[in-house]
Amino acid sequence: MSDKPLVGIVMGSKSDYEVLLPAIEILRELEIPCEARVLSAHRTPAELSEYVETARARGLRVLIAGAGGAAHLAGVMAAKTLLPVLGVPVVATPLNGLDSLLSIVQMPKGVPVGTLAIGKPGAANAALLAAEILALTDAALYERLAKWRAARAQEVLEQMLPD
Ligand code: RP5
Repeated sequence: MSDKPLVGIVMGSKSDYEVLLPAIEILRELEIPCEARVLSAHRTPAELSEYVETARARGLRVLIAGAGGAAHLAGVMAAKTLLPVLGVPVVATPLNGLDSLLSIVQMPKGVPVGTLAIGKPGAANAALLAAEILALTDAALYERLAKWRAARAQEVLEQMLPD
């Protein structure tokens, strides 16, 4: 298996890292090569453009964007590529992530961003959705994903309640 990254995770600040970590962990668990970068739509717009515009040619197939506040990162990335962009709203302001959620989910018609839940569950699901997209053309990954899902079901079935 090539270790060339298939999924690119971009976060607007290092302060987003903890929230995006579940995405990185799940991609690693599913043996999907990924890379993670800090790039900001408003603080490093040129570098962000360069990253997204070269993403497909470098072998990336899905992009995950995590940002807080007025989270335009995902939308700006989606504007620059036809790769699927999955947005993860991060809690970074007194609005508790609702600002980020609405910024990411309310893309005007024509430039889609697949928006996940606020915070770590959204980051985890972004990785799983990326895996599902990649599994469309990767039978071995499909099997790993199916096992991962079955293991989660087994965890629930083994949960015991106090007497
Ligand atoms: C956004 O602003 C980042 O994605 C982060 O969630 C938030 C705060 O960034 P820092 O001030 O911590 O760098 O651009």
